[in-house]
This record gives sequence, structure tokens and C-alpha cells, in this order.
Amino acid sequence: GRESGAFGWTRYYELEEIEAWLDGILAAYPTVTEQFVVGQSYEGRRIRGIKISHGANKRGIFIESNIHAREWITSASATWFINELLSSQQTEVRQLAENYDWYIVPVFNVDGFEYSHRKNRMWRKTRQPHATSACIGVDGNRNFDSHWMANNGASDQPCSETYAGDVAFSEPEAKALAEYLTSIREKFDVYLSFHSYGQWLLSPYGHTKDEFPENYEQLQEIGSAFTEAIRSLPYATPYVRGSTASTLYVASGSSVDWVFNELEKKVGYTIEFRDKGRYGFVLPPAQIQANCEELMAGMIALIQKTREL
Ligand code: ING
Ligand code: ZN
Repeated sequence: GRESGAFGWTRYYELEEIEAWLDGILAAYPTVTEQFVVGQSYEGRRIRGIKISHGANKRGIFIESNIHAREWITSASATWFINELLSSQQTEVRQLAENYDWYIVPVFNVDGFEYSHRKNRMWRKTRQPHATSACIGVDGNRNFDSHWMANNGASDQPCSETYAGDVAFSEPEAKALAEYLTSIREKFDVYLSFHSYGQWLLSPYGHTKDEFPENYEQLQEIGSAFTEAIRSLPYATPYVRGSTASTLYVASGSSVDWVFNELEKKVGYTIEFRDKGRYGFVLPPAQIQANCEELMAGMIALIQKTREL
């Protein structure tokens, strides 16, 4: 923040600082927020989320962020977004806040995130050791039990960055999230997974190029609303929308695919934030604010279009 000690969006924060900020938010907005706990990480940390709700029976939107440890802009954006939902006076933001129930997990891969701060800035995976390899961790976004390891969309090599695990849901984090999402299945119908980088809005599926959700056209129309809203800002940042497998690469066992295939949800995306590779995962803190403004413009358009269709 501007003053030392205050939380803000001009630098990146460690897990402990984010959690302390979250505690402050929960204390400051007790009537419209509550904490939820997704479960425990391999190293025993709590995976915490915040629910923001202005009354019962709203449709829910679930945001999973920082499943990949080094993608720090995702939790910076998620915390900024939480703060805006609670404190913005802008009409469109107030409507977003008050008309939906929000479930937001700012740092999902807590062990990896901590490791990326303390030991290796470029860490991606979880932190569970392997029984027969010296390499540690699994790609959380390849570990979900939906077309797990299909179509070469993940690796069976423990040292690979896209290692899928020995079995689906080998990682306590992925298993806990799947169980938590199942428990609130009736309460949400939009699922968003925050990643970086590349400036993409990616719809399912990741596990195949040959099949698409039956509402593929709608998903692209919603996607265009998101990308156009971002491009209309003064930064004119180009985002591209499309299906994950056909636009980016085939990737199996992802959380978003699991939510579509197993929970039968119809609206969900992966958002790949700034930039296009100049700084990559190490996005300068000076770009956090602009990235967040783009996220909000995109979200307003995305939710609006989802409602219309
Ligand atoms: N990208 C995502 C990844 O997990 C992705 C892309 C999206 C894969 C949706 C599968 C499903 O590889 C990054 N940057 O991590
Ligand atoms: Zn990622």
C-alpha cells in the first residue's frame, strides 16, 4: 500500500499477509461475508475462501485462483476483486456484488505459493513428494478426475511441470476442492479459474479438440463480450477467446473440465491474465492495477452477457 504495513495492490504479498488481510476483510464486513474452508493442503495449511452474499438464493459464481504457485497476479487480482465487490460505489460493481453469491479462493495452491515466495519463484506444482522420484509435486490443473491423463494432455513423469499425479486426485488440494464444489453444487453456476499468462479467455474443453460443450456458441459469445470490454479500456489490451484445447493446447484433468463434466455446469472459463510473455509469470507490480481494472471490465461484461443468453 501507500503506507508501509497497509495492504494494497502495488506489490505482491506472501500467504501470511494475504490471510491477515482476509481476516481484516471478514471482520470489517461481517454481515455480507463469511469464510469457508475448502480443506487442507499436503503440508497442513488451510485452503481458505470468502463467500460474499447480500441475501439468500442468489446465483453463485465460484472463483479459483493461484492453483499454479508462480502465477502471483492471480491472487493479487482475486484480492483486489474481493475488495471492489465490498467497497466500490460504481453501479455496475454494486450490481455484481449484490445480485450474486460470490465464492472466491484467492490462493488455492497454498503450499506451492509459499514455496514460490521462499525458495523458487518459478514453482508451479503442489508440494507433495513422490514415492519413487526425487521430484516433488503435481500439476493441480492436471489432477482432477475427468478424462485424467487423456490424449497426452498431461505427463506421467514426476519431474514434468504438467505431471498429472500417479492417480487422479492424488493431491489433497484437488480432492478437497472437488469435494467442496460437490457440496455446494446447487449454489453456483459460473466457475472461473484464474491463471497467467497470455491474455486468453479459455472455454472448455481442455481434454480434447474434437468435442465441445453443447453451448459452445454461447460460451464464445460471452467470451467476446469479455474480450471486447477489455479492449475498449484505454490500455486496449488484446485478449483472445476460444476453447482451451483448440486455442492453447490439449490439457486433461483440469478443474474447469471437471466442473463441466462431473458437476454438469454450463458456464466456466480459464482466464489467463497479463502479459504476452515479456515478463511472463513475473509480471511487474506496476501492472497489477491495470490487470485488475481489465478483470473488472471483463467480468461485468461476462456476467451481463451470461444473464442475457
Ligand atoms: N495455463 C493452463 C494450464 O493449466 C489450461 C491452461 C486451461 C489448461 C484450462 C487446462 C484447462 O496449463 C496455465 N498458464 O497454467
Ligand atoms: Zn496456470
